[in-house]
Amino acid sequence: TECSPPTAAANVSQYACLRRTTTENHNKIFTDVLEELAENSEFNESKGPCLAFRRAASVLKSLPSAVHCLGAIQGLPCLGEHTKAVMEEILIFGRSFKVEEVQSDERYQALKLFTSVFGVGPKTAEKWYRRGLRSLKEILAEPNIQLNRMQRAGFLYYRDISKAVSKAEAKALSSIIEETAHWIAPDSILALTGGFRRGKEYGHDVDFLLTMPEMGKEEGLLLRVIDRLRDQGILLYCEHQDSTFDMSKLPSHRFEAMDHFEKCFLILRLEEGQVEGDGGLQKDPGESRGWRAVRVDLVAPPVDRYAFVLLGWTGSRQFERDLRRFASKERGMCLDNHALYDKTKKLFLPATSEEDIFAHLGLEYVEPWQRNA
Ligand code: DCP
Ligand code: MG
Repeated sequence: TECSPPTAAANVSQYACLRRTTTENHNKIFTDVLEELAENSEFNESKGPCLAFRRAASVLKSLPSAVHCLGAIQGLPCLGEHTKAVMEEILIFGRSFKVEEVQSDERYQALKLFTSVFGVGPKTAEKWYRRGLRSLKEILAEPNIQLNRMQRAGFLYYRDISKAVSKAEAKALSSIIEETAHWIAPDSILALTGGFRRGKEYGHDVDFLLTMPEMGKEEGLLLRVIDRLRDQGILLYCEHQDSTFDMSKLPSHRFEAMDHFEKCFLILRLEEGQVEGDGGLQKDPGESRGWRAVRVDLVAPPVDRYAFVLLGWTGSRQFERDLRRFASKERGMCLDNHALYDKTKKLFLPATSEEDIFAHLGLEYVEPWQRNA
């Protein structure tokens, strides 16, 4: 059949921050496969191929319509030979043999299963695999394995926290935490961030920022919120990290490095009656208890860093990576969750809103719901 390249192809940028990507993905049949290949590369510590597959998936997510032939992707950035070969297989056979090979690989299956447990990263998963372990049951039955506190919580609430969190559940948690924070400090500010701020219907956790309108007043607030959640009987697990934020340090080049603000990783108990709408609580059919466990992240930056943290925690990961890459490669600037630094002028660029940061970078503002790269 006739196939002409989309006229828009020439205008698609290699940077996700110069594209607009909503939650509506017209090329899911390709991006699901490419992301699975990226994950496999990550398990094999092939950083280059991993990034290449993720970038390719991200470009395809930004397209306004489905790709029906290879001609349609001519001129698009970030689509390498491997990606094109995978796409060709899917276009011709309706499936990818390459990804099926990966999916049937014993090591891939085990690492994917192990890393699905809260608190288990690729290193631990690899260690368990090398010991010959293949299932979660085998790990729990192995007497020589010492699980840390986070991993024990991960196994304890595995069924609940591997189930997606709905928007209605995120809203319910938002009300609960907001009420708790306001009970302690009436002028505290709570903001929903992460995937739900980008308009996603489901997420793996719920991410919030918590701060105070006056500098320094945020100190101690997070710990008091945690105590109050515990008193209410809804705190199932809490890992609290103190702030290691140092104003004088330059922004970090390493994307994967965690930011330095005070934060906590929680598992909260959400009651059925607290969730509005027909969906109600996301749980197994036949599950009789009227509550579920949900993963929640709370970050508590000082208010003068608020815009940077909001931008950093809204994501997507690919959008964040490209914002930083753009800042560095195209502007000679350094951006992270704490600050924006102009390396030529040797100057920190202050910001009170996300719009300020885009403006400093000479970028058109991209709305949160357009950052699903
Ligand atoms: N983030 C960060 N540093 C970290 C962890 C996350 O800067 N150590 C940022 C990038 C993410 C955002 O926070 O896009 C939220 O992280 P999540 O892993 O919760 O990702 P999402 O909310 O986008 O997706 P999900 O629906 O899986 O929760
Ligand atoms: Mg999230």
